Amino acid sequence: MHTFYYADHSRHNPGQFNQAEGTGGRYLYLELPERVKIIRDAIRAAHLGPIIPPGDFGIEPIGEVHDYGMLNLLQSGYRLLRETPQSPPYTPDTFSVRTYSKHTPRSILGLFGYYAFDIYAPIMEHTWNVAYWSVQTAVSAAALVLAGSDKVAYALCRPPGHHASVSLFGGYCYLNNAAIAANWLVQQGQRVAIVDIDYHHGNGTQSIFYNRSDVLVCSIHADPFNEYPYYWGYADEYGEGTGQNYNFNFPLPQGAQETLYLRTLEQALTKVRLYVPDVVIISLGLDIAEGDPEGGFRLKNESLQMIGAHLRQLNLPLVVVQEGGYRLDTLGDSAVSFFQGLLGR
Ligand code: SP5
Ligand code: ZN
Repeated sequence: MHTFYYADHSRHNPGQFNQAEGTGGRYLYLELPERVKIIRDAIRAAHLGPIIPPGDFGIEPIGEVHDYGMLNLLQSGYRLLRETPQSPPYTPDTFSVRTYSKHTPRSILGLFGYYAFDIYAPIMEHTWNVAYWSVQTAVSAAALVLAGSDKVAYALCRPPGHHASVSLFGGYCYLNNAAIAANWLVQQGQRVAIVDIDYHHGNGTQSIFYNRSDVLVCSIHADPFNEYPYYWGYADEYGEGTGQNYNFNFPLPQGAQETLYLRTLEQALTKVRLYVPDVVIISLGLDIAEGDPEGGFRLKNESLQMIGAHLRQLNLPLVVVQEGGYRLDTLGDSAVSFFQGLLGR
């Protein structure tokens, strides 16, 4: 397996405000730089293959997926927010409810609340740059698999991406790394399926491909009826128009364990096999591991290894894109367990 890793991701760190005065103790940001450093070190220690920096595929693959107004906000937002009376970490205070108002204002705070759907994606000085390189990490992994250089490539992305849709971002995500890689692969003539196994529903990925049949999207996640992102990820969301029956959600109850999880994973993989993709992108959220502070499933290391082994059975080229996973003391072991299963070790 080849792992792609952009070393300078720590320049984006909203968690630096976790202990700050004036946040009323309400501000807790668990998407920390240590997450992917721990995973990288564990991948290295387990000798799972080379770890290399991403190449630069430019802005085009990003512009093919995301709205220009949103990209502009992410690029210039920090500079403009610094000129307001707001104090960092910069988050919106009012959110556009787009079914209620369709207007796009010019005020920087107005734009922020237009393009963000929650407070969990603050704009920092280096957010744009680090999110850009997170995308390049995913596209680099896709390109390596497309070239046939390896059967499995791992994009150790940070920040994650699966909550970001065409013109909305949130949930620690700014640009949808997995969706951009999938769309890029489609443009190279590939038939792509995405299997999202993050604890949270990949609402951004679902939304981007909701009207499309050229990317199959399957997501297994905590039931949004009582878990973030609340408004998407229900089992009756099958896609629309050309995309109808190319989106499948598998919500699970809190506390779900290995038996139920693997049975559900097989249902998702049945959809994938019927689709007959050339490449499968796995949105890997290690927040499915037991004890994750953002999670609620009870999956042990052996379960993660089994999940990897089931995905291996697809016998297809795999691009693994890192999403969530926040329990720092076990993150390395979780990742290695998953990849030992995926790589048949
Ligand atoms: C990529 C990903 O996993 N995003 C998850 C975003 C979920 N954010 C919800 C934040 C809720 C507040 N977190 C505090 C943890 C208390 N247990
Ligand atoms: Zn998650």
